[in-house]
Amino acid sequence: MRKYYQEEIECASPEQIKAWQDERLVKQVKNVYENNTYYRKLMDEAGITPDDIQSTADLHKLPFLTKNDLREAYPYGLMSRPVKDCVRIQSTSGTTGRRVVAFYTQNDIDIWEECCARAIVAVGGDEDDVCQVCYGYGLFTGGPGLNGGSHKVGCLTLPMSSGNTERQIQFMRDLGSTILCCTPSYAAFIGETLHDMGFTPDDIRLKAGIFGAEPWTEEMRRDIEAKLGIKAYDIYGLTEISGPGVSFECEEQTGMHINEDHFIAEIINPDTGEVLPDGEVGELVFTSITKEAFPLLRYRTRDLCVLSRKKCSCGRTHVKMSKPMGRSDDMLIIRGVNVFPSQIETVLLKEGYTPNYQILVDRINNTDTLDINVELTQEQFKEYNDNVEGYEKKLAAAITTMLGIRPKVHLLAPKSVVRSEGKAVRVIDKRKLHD
Ligand code: DLL
Repeated sequence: MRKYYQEEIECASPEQIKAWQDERLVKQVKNVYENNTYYRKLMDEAGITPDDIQSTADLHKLPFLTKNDLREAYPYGLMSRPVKDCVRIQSTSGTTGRRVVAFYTQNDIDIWEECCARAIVAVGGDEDDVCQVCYGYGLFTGGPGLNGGSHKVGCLTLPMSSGNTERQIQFMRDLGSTILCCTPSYAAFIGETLHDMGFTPDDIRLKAGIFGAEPWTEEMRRDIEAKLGIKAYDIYGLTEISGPGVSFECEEQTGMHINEDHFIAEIINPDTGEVLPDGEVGELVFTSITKEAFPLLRYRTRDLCVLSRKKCSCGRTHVKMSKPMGRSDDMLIIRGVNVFPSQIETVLLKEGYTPNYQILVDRINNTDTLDINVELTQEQFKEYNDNVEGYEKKLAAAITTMLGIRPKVHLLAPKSVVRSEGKAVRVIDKRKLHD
């Protein structure tokens, strides 16, 4: 079995990785300064010229870019190549404000697909595999990215896109799919549908899943692994930086290797912008050093995580990022307490509930309210029937211990929480409607 897609790069020495980054950063900063009026203006305002950037040690001198800059520069303002050199756009699923549009040259697409190919090989994929891609296709990067990676590895690729879940399972069985790519919430739904159709994991040939595009917990990983009889791996990325494959998990399943030959990662304090040492939680910032059409320097992702340079047993040497614990702008502040939806998910799954839940936040009489709808399985529904209130109280108490504030828990009948085929909508914050 193939262990790496590009061993000489993925297992390069730290000195070699640093040398690549130094050289590529210097070149990229010059390129952006010369070809991108928007970022040149930011550098001029900060009093920085390309000569000030001699290596990665100077990275902190460069100004940050935020999603707001992308909106301001929409659509063409942050390109560093003319449109005639570009062959593709992709875009975010953003529902508010202007969409983010990212541009790619053919070389950008090749590199992006190579990054996804590294992720597929890292979960044990090779040309004997049948790779079923159920991320959305189209403007969303999930489908096209993993599809391209799967081709590069030489897997038989099933470009399913999301939805029509019974048909997904039929193809999975008929063609003997061995690798599944989709969001973790959709993977859980596929597992549930498999069960509802009367099948067990023994009736399918899946061995691994590559799941990302939304936060998910370790408890959710175990739930999906059991439902589908597979190993579930995380993959991370964002449209602005290319799409899936900015980082990916290996057999250790303890964080995602960032493709450092293409992206320099920093962790900063989100309030002050100060760069934090490895091991501290903060906001992830990326600089794309090989992108041609749409290279972003010091792009603030809003994703909160930790970097680790601990030696990995898989042999890869690129830095690892922890699972993002959520986006700093997804963090809920309820009655003054910081709440991440992932904390609630952890408690639910530990207490034996399904990952079918929704968090409702509102403000009534100037007080924040937190309601959590949790769906029961058929078995729980029968068993809990004469004491639902007691179970609601018990679960509310467990969540209170985790969060420090008391929610109102509602245990609901099976199939009453809407399922997700892409990124799950876990939180409905009605306070925003009042503002
Ligand atoms: O979600 C790219 C992607 C597709 C990644 C398929 C993995 C698999 P966007 O739609 O631009 O791109 O959303 C990017 O999604 O900033 C994170 O907040 C979140 N995100 C992506 N991957 C993960 C993950 C794609 N593994 C935003 N864990 C990012 C947690 C993730 N959050």
